[in-house]
Amino acid sequence: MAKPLNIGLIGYGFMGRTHSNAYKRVNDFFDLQYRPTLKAVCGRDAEKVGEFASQWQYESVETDWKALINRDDIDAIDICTPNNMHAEIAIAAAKAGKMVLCEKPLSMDVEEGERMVAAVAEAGVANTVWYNYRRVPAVTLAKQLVDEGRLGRIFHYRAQFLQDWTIDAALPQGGAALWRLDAGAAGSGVTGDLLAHCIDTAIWLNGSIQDVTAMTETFVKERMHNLTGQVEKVGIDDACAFLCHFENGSLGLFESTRYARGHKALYTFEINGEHGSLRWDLHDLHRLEYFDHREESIIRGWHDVHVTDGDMPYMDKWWVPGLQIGYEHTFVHQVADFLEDLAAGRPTSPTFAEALETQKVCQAVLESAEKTAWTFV
Ligand code: SOE
Repeated sequence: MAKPLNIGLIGYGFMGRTHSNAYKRVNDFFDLQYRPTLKAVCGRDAEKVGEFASQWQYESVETDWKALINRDDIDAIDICTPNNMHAEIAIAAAKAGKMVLCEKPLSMDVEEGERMVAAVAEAGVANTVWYNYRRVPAVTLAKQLVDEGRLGRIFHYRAQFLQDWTIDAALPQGGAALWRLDAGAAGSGVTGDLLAHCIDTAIWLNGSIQDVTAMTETFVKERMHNLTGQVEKVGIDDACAFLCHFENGSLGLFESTRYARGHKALYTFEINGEHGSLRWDLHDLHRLEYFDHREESIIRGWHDVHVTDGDMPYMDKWWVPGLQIGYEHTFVHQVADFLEDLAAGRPTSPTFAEALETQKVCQAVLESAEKTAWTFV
């Protein structure tokens, strides 16, 4: 009989739904020693948070996050708020002895992130950051192939995250669904929102990044602000591209934008090594492309690996070979790993400390773009 782990969720937007779904599904598919219980959800709007609670079957509602973290019946706080609330909530939750699961990016900047890392270390509480794409089975398989040395020495790492949802200059900034456009709430634009995913995966697959040179652009300079009703300067980066050196000597090339018409969430990466290459694409997330130069020349070519077999990462928990899974399962996998690690007394990657490394790269990227100079991480 699995032991209950009482969850207190703060924030109930898009990420609140992905996480709630994961908590509800995880024990149906994974054999675990803990079972998340949807104990309470917290949001400032009592009516809206009440509707969310009844839709997702949370047992109770809070409108003040401080009341939630002080409740004795909550074991873990899950932070799904805009980024400018992450640090204050995470630090208070750790001090109250709660485990903390925080939506990406870790923080607004490195200074905040360092305080968050110190708080969870001092409290000795379990912590993790939801960089969910690591747990797409095809991406986890890429990690396995790289770690097995199949690509040999790595020369190039290339990643893109392309969207097109902010091209309309009439789109306002700020408020519920549009806080990602408001620098005060988000910290940055595509760098913290989209490139952070690419950087997290890159560090995981290819090791640390040493230095960067970047450029950013804000195509729409002013937008109506939903909270003030005024037209205000836009402080976020709409697009960002950077080059970098990895510690292993390979070269990195990263690009992200919300102005690539036709692309909704095109996250792709490619790694080129001495013996082979790997390529992955979020729009076709259950496939991993693999090229091995050591194959006999007459059959050498790109393999399109359909990552659905039971011996591939996480896939023994789902259906039968050939039947694929999707986006929401990456969050289920993260909860499953968190609960397994908790039972084993292990940290769950990325921990706050690991996610701080991504934060440092994001900060170096933004600084480099500002100074138009190579910047050390
Ligand atoms: C932005 O549109 C966004 O929702 C990000 O915030 C998520 O982290 C990303 O996975 C999809 O795009």
